[in-house]
Amino acid sequence: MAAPDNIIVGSHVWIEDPKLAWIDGEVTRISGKDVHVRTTNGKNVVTNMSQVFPKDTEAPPGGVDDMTKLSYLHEPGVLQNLATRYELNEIYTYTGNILIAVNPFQRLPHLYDTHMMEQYKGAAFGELSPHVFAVADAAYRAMVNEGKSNSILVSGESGAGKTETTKMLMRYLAFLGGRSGVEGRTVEQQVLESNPVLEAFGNAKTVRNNNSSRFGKFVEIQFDKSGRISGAAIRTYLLERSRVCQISDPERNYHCFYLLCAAPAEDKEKYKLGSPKSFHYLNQSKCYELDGVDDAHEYLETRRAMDIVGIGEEEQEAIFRVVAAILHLGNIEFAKGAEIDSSKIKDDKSRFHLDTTAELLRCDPTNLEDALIKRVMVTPEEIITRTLDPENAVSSRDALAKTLYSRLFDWIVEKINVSIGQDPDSKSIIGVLDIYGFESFKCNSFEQFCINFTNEKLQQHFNQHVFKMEQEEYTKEEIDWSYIEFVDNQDVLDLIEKKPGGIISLLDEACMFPKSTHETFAQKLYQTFKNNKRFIKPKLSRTDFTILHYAGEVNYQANQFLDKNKDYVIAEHQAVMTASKCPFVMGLFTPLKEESSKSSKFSSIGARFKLQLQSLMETLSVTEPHYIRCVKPNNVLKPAIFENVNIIQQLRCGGVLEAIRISCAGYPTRRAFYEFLNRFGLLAPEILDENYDDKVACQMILDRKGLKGYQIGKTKVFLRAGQMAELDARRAEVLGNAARIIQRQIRTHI
Ligand code: AD9
Ligand code: MG
Repeated sequence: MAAPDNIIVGSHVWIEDPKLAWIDGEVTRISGKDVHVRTTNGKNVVTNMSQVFPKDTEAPPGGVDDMTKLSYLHEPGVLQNLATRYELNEIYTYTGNILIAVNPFQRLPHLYDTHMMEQYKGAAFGELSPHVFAVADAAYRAMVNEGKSNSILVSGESGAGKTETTKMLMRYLAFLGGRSGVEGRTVEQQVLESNPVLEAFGNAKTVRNNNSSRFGKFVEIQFDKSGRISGAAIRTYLLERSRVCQISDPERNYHCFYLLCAAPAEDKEKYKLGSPKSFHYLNQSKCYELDGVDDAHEYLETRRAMDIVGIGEEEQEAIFRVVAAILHLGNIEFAKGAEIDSSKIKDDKSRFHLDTTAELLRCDPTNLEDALIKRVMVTPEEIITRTLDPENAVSSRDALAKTLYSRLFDWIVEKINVSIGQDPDSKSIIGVLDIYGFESFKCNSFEQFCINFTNEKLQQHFNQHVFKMEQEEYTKEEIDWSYIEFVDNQDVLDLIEKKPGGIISLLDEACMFPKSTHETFAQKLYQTFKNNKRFIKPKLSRTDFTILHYAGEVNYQANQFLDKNKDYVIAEHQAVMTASKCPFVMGLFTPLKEESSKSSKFSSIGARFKLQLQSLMETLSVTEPHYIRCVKPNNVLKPAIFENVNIIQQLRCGGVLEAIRISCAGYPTRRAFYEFLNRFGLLAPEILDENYDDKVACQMILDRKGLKGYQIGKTKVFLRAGQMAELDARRAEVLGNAARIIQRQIRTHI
């Protein structure tokens, strides 16, 4: 986006501003490369010519609905356009076929009602205002017409609106592919009702979002030959386990715990529950309630949604029994035991919670107590029982809580999948991906590492799609195109996932080697990647490492990587749970057949996640992708606040600016010859009458209308940014004239 050289004294321009990102003003003087600008907030600034961008003073007051229609396409222009539209509650804007959605942080009911869905149904993409429905409609039409699978990839940072967008997409797809008039539990209804169930168990309030999804999700909606929804599969990724035992103010634990504490009295009594304030897993934070959310009502709603997705009454009872058991488990405290390094149940209160946990899980209280405070080691000579000190007993207790919860979550997902059912005959799917965006905090641990790895993968997919497809198309059409370089991130992916030798492989090796510590692991990384351009060892640290991600540098703290990567259930916990008299609890701990048959006992979260991602990418690679980039306009989660610097950063991370640059540098609009002639033939009807070859006819029309710089490929016309608009304007003129003539004729006939 180099500044053009047509800037003169009096020009309206944009210049960079540390607070506002960009500020507009007027050029007052130019001396050599120095440009003096009087900004609209009253400052006089001198800056280099290369940093000055022209401002479009003729831009439509309401902005443009597609960035590629901007006369001057640069960062300040893009930002200004989004801001103008946001002020008018126009939260959606296209960039070619990428949809940018700026979170309104207020309900806009008219935007999503049935009337709106009716309007978008079957409308050509770009004909109506930008909308999630338009993207879903395009995906659905492409699937029905070409029999090809499509996917919609929704991304953005926490609180940007991914989950809300995903729900809207699903609702619209259910509207298109549903069976109207069919009563009862339909597939599409089950698909929609899976959302509140998953949110109750997988979402929580965080500082960034009151309803933050703590897992990634890919919903694959299957369609039959006639375009009706015939099945669905939900895949989830990396539920945040640590939240079950550890929360910090003003965040909350998973919603389900609070819902259950607000259940009708008989349910609360059954589970021996009281106020959330009485539970250690909840009272580490002072936040118990959410603005505008009635937990008692949500509890009933969740149960209703569970009914619809096919989780039976008994199963629901068992699920909430486990949820309650986790709360009681967290209240078991330990005191020092009689022997060195041993512990005992602290007092009667803790004993009550131990007994209640055992009762709810239908297991033996003594065995549960032993499993929490003792470890059995089998050596070739003997069996040794080791006791745990109180601190380790607490870790043991928390490990059990986390395992119980994550197994429970997986069970729910699996149950929903079985209940909705898969359509084995379905040839085409529409996949909707709602997965965490790029994260860079003060402290970044293994979770951020996995999340950013995901984003590197998706970014590569995005790059490949937007950029490579673009170039391939040009090559295929044999048109002249000086290739624009784009930053490929294969090198970061190699650094992370290469086998052997990547960070995940080295982490697994460290986890298998008993003597490793986070220090030895970090040293190994420093040694292996000392010449890697994407890897930095921070000067003053012995265990941190920095990765240069596509979206920026992230500094990771290695100290918990080993623990967080290990994926095992403590054998003593496994034994107590599989001995449970409740088949549901037992089932949570019974390994799946394929898992138990695996030869290697070692399994790591990182390696498993890598496989899951690989499989996701394989699925995506055979679909036609559509992208929605969600943007969070402010960090206070309030309407009408548009923070420039923050937003620019998100557009950069999402590759939106890069996509605009590439697309506009080339030929953003392309039309097959016949399509072009259908639309614009009326601009020169005499050419059509001559029966020229389509290609020649297109060229003649374009020349006659005085267009420059376009290209003619083998099957398509390639137009520069803005040329389509120009032709459309001429077309509208001709049509307008024709209409007037007809009206006149009608009038004379009457
Ligand atoms: V996270 O990565 O799961 O923490 P998301 O999913 O990106 O995040 P979410 O969809 O949960 O964000 O949106 C956050 C909040 O913004 C919602 O709870 C709504 O209050 C608000 N929101 C988002 N999109 C819309 C919308 N289209 N209309 C109205 C919205 N409100
Ligand atoms: Mg979400």
